[in-house]
Amino acid sequence: MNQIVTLDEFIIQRQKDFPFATGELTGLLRDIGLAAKIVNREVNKAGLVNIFGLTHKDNASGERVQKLDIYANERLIGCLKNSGECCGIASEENKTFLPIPSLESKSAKYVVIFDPLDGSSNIDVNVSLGTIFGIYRRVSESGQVVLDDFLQKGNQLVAAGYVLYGTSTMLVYSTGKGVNGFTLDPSIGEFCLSHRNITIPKTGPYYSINQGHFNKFDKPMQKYIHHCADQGLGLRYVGTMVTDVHRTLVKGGIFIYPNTSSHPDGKLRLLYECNPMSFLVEQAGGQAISCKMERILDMKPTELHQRTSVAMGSPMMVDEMKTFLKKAKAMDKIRTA
Ligand code: AHM
Ligand code: MG
Repeated sequence: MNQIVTLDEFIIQRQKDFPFATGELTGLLRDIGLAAKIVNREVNKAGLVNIFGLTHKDNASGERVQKLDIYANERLIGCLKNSGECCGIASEENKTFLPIPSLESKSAKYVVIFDPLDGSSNIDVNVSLGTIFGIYRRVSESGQVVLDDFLQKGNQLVAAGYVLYGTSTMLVYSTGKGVNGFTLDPSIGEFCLSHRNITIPKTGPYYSINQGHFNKFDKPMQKYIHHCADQGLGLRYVGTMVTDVHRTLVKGGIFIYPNTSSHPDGKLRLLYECNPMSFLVEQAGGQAISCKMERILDMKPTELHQRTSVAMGSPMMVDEMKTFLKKAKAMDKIRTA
């Protein structure tokens, strides 16, 4: 039998990669792993208990919030508050950031940003959901955290990851030295290393986009979508970013959420969704850009709930999309001149 490596064992082993590590990041990652197990338990039994349904409250971006979102948000906040390693939290479900007063004399140096339950429109229909997180070192010296601690570029991420509540539950994370995936073994209640050093294929068989919004895309994007179909690529779209990006990481392909006429800046959030997922995709050898062709991780956030268009995935496919869109935009300019 192969030696089982649990998430906790792996995180502790990997601490050696950072010679001056104090164990705080290790503790924080373990706490997120624990929160993931608690959320997973609830996600799994959601059909059995009366937890489904809308709360009839809106989240900070004005969208309908569902009960399980709130549960996941509260559990994550609870675990991070107790950890003692985290001095501030920003969640997609909260309008502003939450400072965490330091425990006893300890002064924590990390802030955590997360989307507690990604794909919430899929809750009621038993389709996979996710949790996305990113960890930054605070930039303010001491005392209570400030907005600038959260408005950092993605290229400053110390670690990022996601939990995928799918046919099995997986936690995938990176501390900037490759990407590793762990599958929850429910019989022992542990995440076990199942996907060592995930590397995205250079190209892949799928494009992933909500094609129902086709009429709201700009012309060059519409042409690119036709081009994907002409190439014989398969269309795969779950509507949970974590799931769509996870498939893209493992099988190769391209995931796109472009700007649309109803969401001119894109729909997905830079801090809570795009930065952590872009960090992982790049760590796995892929690329992540906006539809304005900027590298996502180099974008300077100006507000917590900022949105962006995004395209990420296999490096050759993102490169090809860039070339295609540049040409299509140039042709459009000539035609309208
Ligand atoms: P959420 O965090 O409120 O669930 O919204 C984000 C989700 C992503 O997971 C997914 O890629 C996208 O929204 C789906 O949007 P659409 O229904 O417009 O395709
Ligand atoms: Mg989300």
